[in-house]
Amino acid sequence: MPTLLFCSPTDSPDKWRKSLQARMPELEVRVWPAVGRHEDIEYALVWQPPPDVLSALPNVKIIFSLGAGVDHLLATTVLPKDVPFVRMMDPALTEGMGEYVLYHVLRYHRHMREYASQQRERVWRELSQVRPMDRRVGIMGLGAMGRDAANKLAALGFAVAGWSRGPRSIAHIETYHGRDQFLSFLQDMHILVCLLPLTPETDGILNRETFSALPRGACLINAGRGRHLVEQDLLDALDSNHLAAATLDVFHSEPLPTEHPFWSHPNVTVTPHIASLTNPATAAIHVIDNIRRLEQGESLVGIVDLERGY
Ligand code: NDP
Ligand code: OXD
Repeated sequence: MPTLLFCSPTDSPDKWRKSLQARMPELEVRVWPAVGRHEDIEYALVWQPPPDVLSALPNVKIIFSLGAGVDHLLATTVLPKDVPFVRMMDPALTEGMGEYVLYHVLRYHRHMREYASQQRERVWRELSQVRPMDRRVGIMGLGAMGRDAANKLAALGFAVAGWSRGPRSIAHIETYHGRDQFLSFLQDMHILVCLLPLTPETDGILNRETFSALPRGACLINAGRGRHLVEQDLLDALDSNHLAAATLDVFHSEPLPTEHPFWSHPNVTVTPHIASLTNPATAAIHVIDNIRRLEQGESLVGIVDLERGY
């Protein structure tokens, strides 16, 4: 009987067991720390596992990340090089991120933040209405999440540019790649959205230099990882009115500590790492599909390149 070990401090093992077994009834699902005989485990499905969980599984054939991001594992664990490490790829996860980005871009674009503040003061005042074609939105990261968000924004008529590691060509999106083109990408950007994976190259990329390259009044949306952002640099950019506002979904320390200045900053919107949540009902399809692919000797979908870090 194929056996999978589930290990996550935040996800529901019961929901996952139900969704996995709905697609593969013969799959036995064990929940860490009740591993049983370690030799039995062929698959591991994990989010932020303790560092020694995976190295204790001698027969594991695929390690699955419960999230699209894999920094939670790469930062703490040495993964066996010969075992494929597969990240979460689920159209529903991508869809959720697209909604989050659209919502916050539209909110900034149509001045909804300012209107909410005017309502609190009972102020009746029109603000200028800019056409989407005159609003430049820049997406950092053109992977599953970034490409989808970029396409959705372009479909609404926004002037969208994207930045990736290697060259990408996407209809209706102006594309830039690599460090050499980063500053040109940032120039004239009204709304900057970070959907990068966290790697040594992208750690701290949302910093003073990046903010200075943006025009005065630009807004930031970070749904990548907390460590992309140098927090004090953002506070300085907001407090000097160089940046107008920021929406942050991810943080260095999660949950965001109650005393953190972001909670009460008038120009910061905080959401609790919910830009897009992995839903077992749809995400289980990706896991079971990959198990079947392995059984049938086919190539897996979503393998992480350990050298690249995403
Ligand atoms: P992908 O791996 O599909 O895409 C990553 C993109 O980032 C690629 O376009 C890649 O470039 C680009 N990139 C990587 N490194 C660099 C670099 N050094 N310079 C420029 N571009 C770079 O990832 P996803 O789109 O699926 O997910 C992205 C991230 O979103 C996840 O890693 C996770 O951190 C975050 N996330 C957050 C969620 C939330 O709820 N807040 C939910 C889901 C994901 P190239 O195309 O050239 O490879
Ligand atoms: C993910 C996340 O990486 O939820 O999927 O952050």
